[in-house]
Amino acid sequence: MNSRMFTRVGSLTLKNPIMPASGTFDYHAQPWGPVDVSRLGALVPKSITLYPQPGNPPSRLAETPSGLINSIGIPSEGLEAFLQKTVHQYAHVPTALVVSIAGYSPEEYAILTRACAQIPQTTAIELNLSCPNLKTHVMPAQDPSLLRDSIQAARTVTDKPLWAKLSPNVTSIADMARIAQEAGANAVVAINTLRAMAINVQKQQAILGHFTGGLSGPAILPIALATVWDIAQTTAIPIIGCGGIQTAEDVLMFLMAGASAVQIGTATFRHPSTMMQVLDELHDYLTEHHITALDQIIGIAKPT
Ligand code: RRO
Repeated sequence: MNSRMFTRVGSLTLKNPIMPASGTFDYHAQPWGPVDVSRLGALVPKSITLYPQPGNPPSRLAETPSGLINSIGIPSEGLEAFLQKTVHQYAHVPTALVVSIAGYSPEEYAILTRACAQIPQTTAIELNLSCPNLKTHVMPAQDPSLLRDSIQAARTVTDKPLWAKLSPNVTSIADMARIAQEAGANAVVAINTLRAMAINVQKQQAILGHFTGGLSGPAILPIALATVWDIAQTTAIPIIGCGGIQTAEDVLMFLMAGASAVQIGTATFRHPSTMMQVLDELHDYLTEHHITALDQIIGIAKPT
């Protein structure tokens, strides 16, 4: 355990700032593959919904030159099956467990939050308010009153930390972060994917079965970074940065813009060991620069 890697997200202390983005990394109780979960700052599984749903029709992925468009649509076994079966695999999860939930109404956020907060291993709950791939007209993260109502509904049923995952597809994400904070969120996750589309011109068809999806990967890093910066300039809410991170240098940019932790997603699909490599590189950077605590660099970026 290395204390210079500790980070605080509100009242929560994580052993380091590196965790997977929801939906990009699955956990197996048996050690498997190139990721040692005990080294992660937290684990964030795929969002679950209240009722079972199949997800979106294929194709669900479209590659672009510098990013990936997904339209998965949250295939979910539903809350009941999650509590009956799946949750047991997290019984001995060796790091902080952040359960991600997605509701279709404030009431659903309340039901999901109440149930998931009662799971003893749950350290925090990520409210996914910004999935771009559902058949709803508007996502909570795009509608100030729905955002407020959804977070308040969750807030009334638990004292555990609530992280609100925001969308970049808004006029002012800083305004949305302020609303999230006022509604009782303990942190915001910035950002979910950007609405996007790809077309196969030979087939003269949209590639994705759902037509549009969400863009992630290196293409969105500068956009995500600017959202973190905007939020950090205007609110005091802790920020978990997310968007296109591939290296420790990318992580450092997010920390310096004001994030307390980060999530890594698309890069894991290309190189499954990315999170491990980033941890090693981040540690080396901190040592080389005689940084003994992340607080010394969080939010440090100033105009030159
Ligand atoms: O499942 C998805 O299609 C999905 C989700 Br829940 C999300 O939050 N963000 C995204 O890009 N895809």
